[in-house]
Amino acid sequence: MPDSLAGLPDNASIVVVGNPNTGKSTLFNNLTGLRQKTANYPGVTVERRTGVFRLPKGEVTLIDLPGAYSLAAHSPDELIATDVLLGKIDDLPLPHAVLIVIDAANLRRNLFMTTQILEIGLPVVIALNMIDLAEKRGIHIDAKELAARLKATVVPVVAGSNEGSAALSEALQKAINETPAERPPLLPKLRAAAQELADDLGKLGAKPALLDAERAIVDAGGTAEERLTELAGDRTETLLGDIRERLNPEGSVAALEARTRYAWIEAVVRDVETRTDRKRTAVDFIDKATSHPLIGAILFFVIMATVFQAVFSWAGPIMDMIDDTAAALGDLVNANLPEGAIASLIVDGVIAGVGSVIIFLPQILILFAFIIFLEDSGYMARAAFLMDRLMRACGLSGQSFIPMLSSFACAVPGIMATRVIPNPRDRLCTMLAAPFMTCSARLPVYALLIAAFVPDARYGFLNLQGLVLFGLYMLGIFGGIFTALIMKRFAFGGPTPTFLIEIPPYRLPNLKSMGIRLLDRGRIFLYRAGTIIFTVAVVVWALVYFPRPAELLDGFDAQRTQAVAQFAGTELQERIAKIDNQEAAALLENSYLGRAGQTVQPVFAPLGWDWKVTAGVIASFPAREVVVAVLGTIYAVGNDVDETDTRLLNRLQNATHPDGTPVFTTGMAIGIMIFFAFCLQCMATVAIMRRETNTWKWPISAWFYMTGLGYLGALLAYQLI
Ligand SMILES: Nc1nc2c(ncn2[C@@H]2O[C@H](COP(=O)(O)OP(=O)(O)OP(=O)(O)O)[C@@H](O)[C@H]2O)c(=O)[nH]1
Ligand SMILES: [Mg+2]
Repeated sequence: MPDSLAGLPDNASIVVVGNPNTGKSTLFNNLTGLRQKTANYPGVTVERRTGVFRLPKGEVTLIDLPGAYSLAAHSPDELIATDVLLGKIDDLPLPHAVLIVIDAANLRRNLFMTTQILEIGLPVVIALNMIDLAEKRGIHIDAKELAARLKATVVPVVAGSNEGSAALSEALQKAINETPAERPPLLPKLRAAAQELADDLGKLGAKPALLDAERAIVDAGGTAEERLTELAGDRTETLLGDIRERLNPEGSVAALEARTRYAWIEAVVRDVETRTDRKRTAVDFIDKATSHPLIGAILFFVIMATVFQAVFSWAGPIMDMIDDTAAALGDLVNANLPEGAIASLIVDGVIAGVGSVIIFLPQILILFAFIIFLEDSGYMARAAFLMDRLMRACGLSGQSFIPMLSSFACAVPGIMATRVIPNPRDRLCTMLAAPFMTCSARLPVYALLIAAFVPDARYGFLNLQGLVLFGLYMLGIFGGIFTALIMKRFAFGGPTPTFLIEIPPYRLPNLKSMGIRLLDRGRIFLYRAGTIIFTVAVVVWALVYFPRPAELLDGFDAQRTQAVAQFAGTELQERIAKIDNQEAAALLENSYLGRAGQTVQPVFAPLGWDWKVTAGVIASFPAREVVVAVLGTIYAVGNDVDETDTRLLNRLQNATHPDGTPVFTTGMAIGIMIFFAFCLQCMATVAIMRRETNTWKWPISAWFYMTGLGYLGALLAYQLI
């Protein structure tokens, strides 16, 4: 039986590698049916992900990796790709095959790392991706000729569709079972020097792998060199110094490598690529306009303002529907269960608490549909470019933009995305700035307060509510930038990194990928509502429902008996309703949460908060949206019985202090929004900051700093407005 028809080794694994933004995750998703995040800018994937991929003769583990430009890794995310390929990750054996994804429209640059990987000697299959886009731009690649030159199988594919996937899986099956082709290194002198270095160090009892020695020679000050020094001690430096001097006396070995590889690549590209001139298209015009410093900035504001308009204008009807369903559900429970603790738990705790959060799902989906579209089309990378100058003025580079952008969904992946930043100090600065970006958990809080306290006024196509929401997003951005600025100024100076962000071409977003990501956002939101928010709502319900002292209840019962004896008809009904109200209010004041809230309330009194808001904010330290659920439950339990409007926002509008003045004045409501814009009410962010910085120092400082800033902002708003 020929080798290629044999089965698969046990636990076979294939890694997907390539330059950033070449469609690796899109291909991975297509082959495994999983849902890795994809978007049109470099540095989306920062951690490895595994999935199962069916080859003709069995299953393999497919591993999606962060993109890298070269095996000379400089940032933590790039390092993963190199480490996996060199077998340096403990729980991951050397892969059985490597799937290199290259962008057909960017052949030259993509081939650089490809030639490096080919020299490792592992079985390789190359997916020539984005052929649809390349053809549209008049770029044609002769895949056969390319395969012959690289001595590897090249399969043209379109990652988002099934084009090429069958051929790909066959090629991979074959590659695993066959011995890879012999490929002489492009830099034979380097290879020989690496061999010599490995032998020399071997004599010292610390023989490194050949490729490790090679990378150490090329990348001065890099991780491979560090590893070698650790292994073999000081002697390494002298040996390395001698070899580098010998290989390229005029400059660095890295420069020599680049020169040699690009010379070879240039010759290959000349033979395999044909470019036909194409007409300038509308996309070129859009590209020019959106990248222009002034017009681009104006467009940025117009686009963002439109997005926030849509969040308020389009979501209304669906939100009403959810609200009506919740109210009907509550009525159903009340009609079928005897009055008492169980009915109250379901109606006031679960339906009112969790329901008041779920109602914001339509707004979240609308916002993210826009954000995902802008990311996938390539617009966001241009926004990054526009922001670059602003960021640079603050001592951050454009690199920080991508983590910040991720933080608009959630700071957790945002903080993880800081791994694209090579300099540890810049990385830390960005990590501290990221939680200021408005995450999706803040949206329900903002949306509730805006709907309740910002008039629905229109100025042309602009609506005031949308503008306020946009303003809050900008406030978050400025909070983050301000933080980075003072960190740079006072904590760690150092030069501003010079970094050029790679601007991806505009691409028509893949509807399937977009849909998957949007569903994912919805799923995450509902999952939180069903877990953490549900739990907190039930606990908070118990704390506002109990205790129910008999003497208090008896007192109101006596009043009711008296009323029945004295009055009749509508007069009686009114009296009873009033007594019921007073009873609910008295029980609420006397509840565990009521008492605790009143104890802590003096701390927040300068911000204009009553004990209910105070209790809600304190309960929301694990997760921000909880405040909405808590207020929902508090107002449902302590609600006036004759209140027909069940919407939480109406209840907030009518809330009063004991002296009858309204609780939610404009200044106070703005203050709460500012508080939520700045405060670090998120356990998950604190935990991920601890994990990524490896110390408690930064998450704890960030918590105090952000909470302090939030308090100060709310205080100023309440006192000044
Ligand atoms: N037109 C077209 N677009 C594609 C193709 N493959 C991927 N894309 C788009 O290219 C963008 C980048 O795709 P990703 O899968 O996130 O790229 P990646 O290589 O995983 O990127 P990093 O994780 O940042 O290294 C997305 O917007 C995809 O929708 C393709 O074959 N044709
Ligand atoms: Mg990816």
